[in-house]
Amino acid sequence: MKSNHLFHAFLMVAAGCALASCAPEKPADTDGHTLWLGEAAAALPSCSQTTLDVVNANLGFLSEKVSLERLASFDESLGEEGYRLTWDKAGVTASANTEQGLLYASFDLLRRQACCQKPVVGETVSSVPAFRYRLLNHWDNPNGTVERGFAGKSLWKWEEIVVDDLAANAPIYAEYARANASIGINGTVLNNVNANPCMLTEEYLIKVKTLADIFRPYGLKVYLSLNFAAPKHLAGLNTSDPLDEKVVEWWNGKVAEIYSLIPDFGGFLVKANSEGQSGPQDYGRTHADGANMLADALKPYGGIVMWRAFVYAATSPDRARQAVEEFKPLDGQFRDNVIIQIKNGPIDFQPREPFSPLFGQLERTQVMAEMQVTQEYLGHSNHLVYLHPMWKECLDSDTYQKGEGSTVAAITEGKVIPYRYSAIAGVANIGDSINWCGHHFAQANWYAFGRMAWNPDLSSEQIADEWLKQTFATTDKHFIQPVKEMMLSSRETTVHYEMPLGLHHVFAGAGHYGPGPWEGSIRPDWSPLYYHKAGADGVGFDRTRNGSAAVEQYHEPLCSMYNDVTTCPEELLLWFHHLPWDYTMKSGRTLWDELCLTYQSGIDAVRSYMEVWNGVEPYVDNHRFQQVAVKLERQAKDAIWWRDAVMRYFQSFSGLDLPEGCTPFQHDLDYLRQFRLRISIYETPALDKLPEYVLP
Ligand code: BDP
Repeated sequence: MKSNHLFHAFLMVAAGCALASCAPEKPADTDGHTLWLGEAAAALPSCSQTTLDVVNANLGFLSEKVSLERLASFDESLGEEGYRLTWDKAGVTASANTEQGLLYASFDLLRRQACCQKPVVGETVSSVPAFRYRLLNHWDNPNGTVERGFAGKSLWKWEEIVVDDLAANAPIYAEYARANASIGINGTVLNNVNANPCMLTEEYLIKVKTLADIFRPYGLKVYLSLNFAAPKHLAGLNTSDPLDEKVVEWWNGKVAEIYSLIPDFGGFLVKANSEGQSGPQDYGRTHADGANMLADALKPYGGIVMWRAFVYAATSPDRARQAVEEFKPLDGQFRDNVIIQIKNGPIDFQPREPFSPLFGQLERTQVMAEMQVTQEYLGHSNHLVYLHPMWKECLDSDTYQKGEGSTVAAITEGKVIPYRYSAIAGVANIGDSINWCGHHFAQANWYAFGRMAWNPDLSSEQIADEWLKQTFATTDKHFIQPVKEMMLSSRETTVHYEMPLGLHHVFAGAGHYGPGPWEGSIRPDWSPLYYHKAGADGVGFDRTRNGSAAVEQYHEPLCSMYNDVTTCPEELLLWFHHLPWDYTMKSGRTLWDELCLTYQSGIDAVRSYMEVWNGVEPYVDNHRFQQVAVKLERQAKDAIWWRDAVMRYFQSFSGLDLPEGCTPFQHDLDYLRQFRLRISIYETPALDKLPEYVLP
């Protein structure tokens, strides 16, 4: 069975490596479950295995001869997880300090083989991860729902996990760990940041231990989100005050219990005093008091606390300012095993935000970035959007914290202020869907997040290129080139048809799918009206020195650049400025016309993706071809829907018509306002429940 697989894999690679000039043979149907690992995904050894077993299983899929070398004396330049590959006439030698380093080396070799990268005899390549902690954050609930999850239910079947019997647990958990290892992810937070306290009960902890045991050979550690009020919920204490002795004692005991089960447990992720979650402020304490109490409990075991900066109060005139306002005064007060986890932008995972100014504002506190892999605001798993360019835009942003070059990447890697720990997190897009992510192309975002966490310098193009070659088992440029171009432009396209020129949060509430620019909310800062501020006088949020002054949270030269309407990048214009409808843009057009035409360019681009996809049909198996085609059509319709809703609504203030070059509105405002998607935060809408549109 295994040798059969091997032979097949070899043939596929050999076939893929030959540049096809004539029409390819139609690939056999696949459900996409093997991800980018293709046939090599079959290399799942039995459950009670070691890291070296995993490595050896990988080597079985390589056509070149590989020698493994575990270095006798520790090579500082490679660290705990890095590796070196050296090619000579006899084959390749993989060297590392640890088995985990060899594990990553073996996946590197698999990737090179699938991408047909020809080794050069005499060449040496070293690879070391940029971030020490490279984590997925699952927003999974114990009842199987996944907050903002669009790929079915939770992968964790808590009620089915057989305690301690690794073999009895479905191979899916090993497959999951293996996929993560293949892209360098070394940690996973299993449960939702809106944490159910039950996750810390013995009943769940022994199941968490079972998962940790399955994941261990793949170098994947488990972490948990906690509910700050757990002492009250679970121990019946009358307080969860972090300075209360009994509370401290309870957490110390809980942490000891966890480590007795899981000696390499990673630590806690905490959402406190945010969106109704309990936290230290409930007791008049600070974020530092809360984080340090947990950090002290974890310290003897080497665990860390990732304390989220996603905090905001309903009463603030500008939500974008709040993280800095709350955390800057606490700078220097956190223990050295606390890392402040900051979302890429100051609001909430919008298709485009400026980077969060908090990255550049803490000088004596470790910070890490939280990216969203799941497409909460980017069309869920119905839309094809390759997110790496969005994350890279954030990581490459210069904060000017210590002068030029203080990029978000450099800061979080610990290159600007030397930190003890460096970390990055991605909110997972994984569920129990057969293809894991709901959309075949959403797999690319899981892949890209891991590759970026290992090496933030990799280009979007390189990552897309290698993902495509592995996932579709071809290197044929007639497929790779057009599909890669589609992927690379897809994020900007989404910005254009959802929220161009700095608009943000114009979505319908709850589901965050589809437009709702007219919607109010129980909280002003959950309503689109709060963000776009459209009226007869124009549109946009004034965050200049004359407005909310959020620009002042950015170091110079950014502060002045954003503040001045003539130097503010147009892609962020309405994020920082409120402007009249007839404001003259750099193109010479009015703001109104520019908005309409930018929306239109998004509509046109998705329409062209349908053509691109049709053009590569011969290279893609029928199953995946059809599934992607159906979703692309919906995406093209959604693009018109978004434009119709936002611009129709804005039209009620501007009184202006669509300029030449725009396809006409298909629905009027009444129809659009009446259309309501009644989906919860755990769902994605079915394609046939969305408004009717005719494609131009
Ligand atoms: C928002 C989501 C919400 C999350 C929250 C968070 O809408 O479901 O709980 O962020 O990050 O993006 O805590």
